[in-house]
Amino acid sequence: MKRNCHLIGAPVDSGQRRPGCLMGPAAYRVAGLTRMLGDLGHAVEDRGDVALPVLREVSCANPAVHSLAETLGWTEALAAAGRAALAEGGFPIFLGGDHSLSLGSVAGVAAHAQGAGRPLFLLWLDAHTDFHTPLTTQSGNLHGTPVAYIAGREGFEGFPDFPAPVPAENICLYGIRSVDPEEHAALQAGQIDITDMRVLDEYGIVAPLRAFLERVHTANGMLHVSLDVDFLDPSIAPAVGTTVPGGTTFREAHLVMELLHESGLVTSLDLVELNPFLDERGRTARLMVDLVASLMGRKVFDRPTRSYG
Ligand code: EXY
Ligand code: MN
Ligand code: MN
Ligand code: MN
Repeated sequence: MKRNCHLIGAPVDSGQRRPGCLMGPAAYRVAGLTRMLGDLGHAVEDRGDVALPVLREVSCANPAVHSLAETLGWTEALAAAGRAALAEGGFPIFLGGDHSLSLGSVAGVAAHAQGAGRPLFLLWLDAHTDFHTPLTTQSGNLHGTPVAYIAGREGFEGFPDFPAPVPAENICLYGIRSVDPEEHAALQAGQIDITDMRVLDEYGIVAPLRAFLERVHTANGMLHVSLDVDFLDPSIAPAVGTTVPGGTTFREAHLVMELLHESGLVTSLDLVELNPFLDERGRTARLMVDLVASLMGRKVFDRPTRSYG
């Protein structure tokens, strides 16, 4: 299926404290994202980088939270950009930017899904669960909060109400290996599908993903995929501020992307947490572009895989 890819630059750096993610959109462009998509036969419209609007004064009851006004500004601007891309029939690819950009990208996608009368599903490829609220975060880094916002947790005063919060059974957190106690308690009490590394070690990378995709297919859902660089093992993807050992390998990550492509279900994508300042001669940026290539249809041979089992 050929797509009309809308590249939406999201130079967001406000969701954490290590500057550099704002260079992410430029790094993806330098690493050849546009050309790769074109070579695969997709149409590409590079919409440039979203601009941060004039900021409002806001405050948070948790003194640890920083850069709230800026993150709020990005949330509103990116939600509008994502919604507009889908309304035009585009396939939005958000070029991050830290993971707080997903407060906005997924809000825009959810607003579109609601208008289209289709359920939204979320696949969160990440070492972390990002399930804090602004009131529970100890670090004060709002990149650790988007899943809570998307799921409709309370504590996001000052943020726009999330349009049609995504039900727990439509969310799959995949690759998880770092969870804070407050997140753990909240997730333990809920129904979100947590495919942590323990599950992937035992069942492999394929079966849990296929089970989730089957649910999306059955519901005729839209599927937003949020790919955090730290989903990958730091040995292959060093350019991220929150490395956690024991991540997915090069082949596992590609297989996830290949399965997503074959499903035909993905309707929007975030690329987040790339910090080019921490990269080694662009290797992480190039790997991310390569993974997007697999997600968008690059394969060794274009013919049906024979059945082995
Ligand atoms: N749970 C930690 C915190 O809240 O500070 C780490 C969050 C990292 C979030 C990165 C983007 O996935
Ligand atoms: Mn278009
Ligand atoms: Mn994340
Ligand atoms: Mn992460």
